[in-house]
Amino acid sequence: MKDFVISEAQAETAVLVGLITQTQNERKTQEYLDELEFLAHTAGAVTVKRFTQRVNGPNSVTYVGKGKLDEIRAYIEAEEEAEREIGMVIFDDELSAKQLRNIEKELKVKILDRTSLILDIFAMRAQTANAKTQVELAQYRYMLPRLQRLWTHLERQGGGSGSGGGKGSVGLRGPGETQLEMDRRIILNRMSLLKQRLAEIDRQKTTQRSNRGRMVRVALVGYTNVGKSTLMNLLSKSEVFAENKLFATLDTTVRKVIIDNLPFLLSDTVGFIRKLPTDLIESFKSTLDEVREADLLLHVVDMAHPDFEEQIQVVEQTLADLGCSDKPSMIVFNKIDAYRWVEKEEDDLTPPTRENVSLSELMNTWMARRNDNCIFISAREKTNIDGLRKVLYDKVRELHVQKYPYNDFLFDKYEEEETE
Ligand SMILES: Nc1nc2c(ncn2[C@@H]2O[C@H](COP(=O)(O)OP(=O)(O)OP(=O)(O)O)[C@@H](O)[C@H]2O)c(=O)[nH]1
Ligand SMILES: [Mg+2]
Repeated sequence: MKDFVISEAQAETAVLVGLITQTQNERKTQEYLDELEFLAHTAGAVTVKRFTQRVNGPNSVTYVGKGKLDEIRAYIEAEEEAEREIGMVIFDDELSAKQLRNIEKELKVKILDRTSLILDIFAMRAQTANAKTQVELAQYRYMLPRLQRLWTHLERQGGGSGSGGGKGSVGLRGPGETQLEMDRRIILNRMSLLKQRLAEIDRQKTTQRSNRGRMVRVALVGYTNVGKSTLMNLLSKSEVFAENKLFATLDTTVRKVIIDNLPFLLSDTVGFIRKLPTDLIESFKSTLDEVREADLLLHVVDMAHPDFEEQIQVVEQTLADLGCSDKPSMIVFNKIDAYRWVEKEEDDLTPPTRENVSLSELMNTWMARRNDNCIFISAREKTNIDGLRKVLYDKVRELHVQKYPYNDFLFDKYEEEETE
């Protein structure tokens, strides 16, 4: 069963496929494919080619149209002739069982979609028992409705082993169905075991959390790769893993942070991404409980990313899905050191585009939009970190007084210690 999950040697080559539709123009599609390429890179694959097609919506049988699929196949064959093997084709949207099966039949290479690619990265990143269990459950959730594909795969391998009963498919149908049922049962059993395990971990975590004492809890949330862990390290003097790849963080880390003499708990959480199936989010329930139970959310944004505004929307939508819309929160615009803009010539009368907005103009716009409830920093260059500490102090103090009115929370002297 395990080899159904894709994780092969490094430096495989990948071809990306995306659609241009009425709701997703060409620029958007290219941005999504940029992100998909970054995901592929994170998983260890090199992108060699992109295909896009202008359509009304995905084709229910093959995602792209027949002509485009032929074009992709021709490309793969030509590359193979030239001894450049194509390792996989990755589709930007989640494929149905039927689409997967048909595309695989046509292209005869490994087919992934955005979801299975993300799952693959998650599997690679998972460190703790909790994360591993969550990922495995998510993988089975993805696999279960696509089991038939596994069957097709077996059928092809078996190549008419169905005891000479004319056309292979007829003779194979019996054992095939049995196999399918068996696989399904094994998977369902495994899933219920994993769910039990998660429930157990959940109970332990809840106890752990209730033992954490009376401290305000702050959670860093945001799109993947925006600098949450870097900021965590800066504020808590811890050494959480941070790198320029997607989903560097999968496990939640909680640290005690003290600003002046005010202690609180800060947690670093898994990043969000667009087109993340809700099923997958569901598997991360216990990880995301940290977000659900936080008193304050620090929404970290990568201001230097061309799509940061859409990323904000994705994060806000995900928070809403988690039932966290009403929580006190603040936007922390990070990476201001990397923000780039093009100054317009004075005689250039074309309307200014987003690329022409200076950092200070952008800051003013967002300050106005958020009623000053945002701050601009660079975690890498350590710009305005003291400003952030001060704002955090005020907010946490206010929340603390509300939550624990009789708790004398100010410590004269504080011994630093870590909590897990
Ligand atoms: N230029 C610049 N880069 C930064 C800044 N803060 C973080 N980075 C870089 O951004 C990349 C991602 O940082 P992380 O802290 O791992 O981001 P994250 O949000 O924790 O990412 P995930 O855990 O993958 O969701 C790293 O290469 C950081 O060095 C900043 O202020 N400016
Ligand atoms: Mg991180």
